[in-house]
Order: sequence, then C-alpha cells, then structure tokens
Amino acid sequence: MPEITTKPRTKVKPRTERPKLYKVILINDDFTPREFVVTVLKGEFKLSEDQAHRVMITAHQRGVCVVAVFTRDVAETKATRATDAGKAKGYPLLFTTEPEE
Ligand code: TYC
Repeated sequence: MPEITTKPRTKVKPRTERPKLYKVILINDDFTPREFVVTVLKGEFKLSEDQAHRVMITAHQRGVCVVAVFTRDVAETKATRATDAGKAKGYPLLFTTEPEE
C-alpha cells in the first residue's frame, strides 16, 4: 500500500492592500443656483433630494462639503463630470478631490 504524504502548507496567502480612497469635495461659490447644485449632486452622486440639499447647504454655509468617498479614478471622473455640468451652463461650480488620511 503506497503511503500518501502531504506537505504542510507553509505559503502565506498574500494580502491585497485596500486601495486608497479619495474624497470628492464641493466648493461654494456666489453664482451657481442652489437648485442646480442639488440637481448635479443627485445626478452624478446618486444622492437623494434630502442628502443633496444638506450637502449643498453645508457647502453654502461653510465653504466646502465632502460629497462622498471613492477610489481615485471614480472620484476624479465624478468630480470632473460634475464640474463640467456647471461649466456647460456657464456656472463656476467646482468639485475637487483629496486623498483620505
Ligand atoms: N452659494 C450659492 C448661492 O447662494 C449656492 C451654492 C451652494 C453654490 C453650494 C455652490 O457648492 C455650492 N446661489
């Protein structure tokens, strides 16, 4: 009867690092209509009417507000698309991105 020998598993599964996350930040300005900011927040970031209104008001009152957090590519794409939506209407609406600590 041949004996079956098994080697103990010594290899350690390499752990995949979690990708760094980036905040999308909404910047206040004096020209973009509030309702337009809310519409962009709902369309690009899938916020509810209520969430979008809170984010808009926070940026309006404090100057900036974090909209959401994504991987770098997604954050940059959404920030650019949302900024471009304002540009297309002649508004200075601005979304920026920033890495999370
Ligand atoms: N401050 C703008 C106004 O009074 C509204 C606004 C809010 C614009 C937030 C940009 O990120 C912003 N019409």
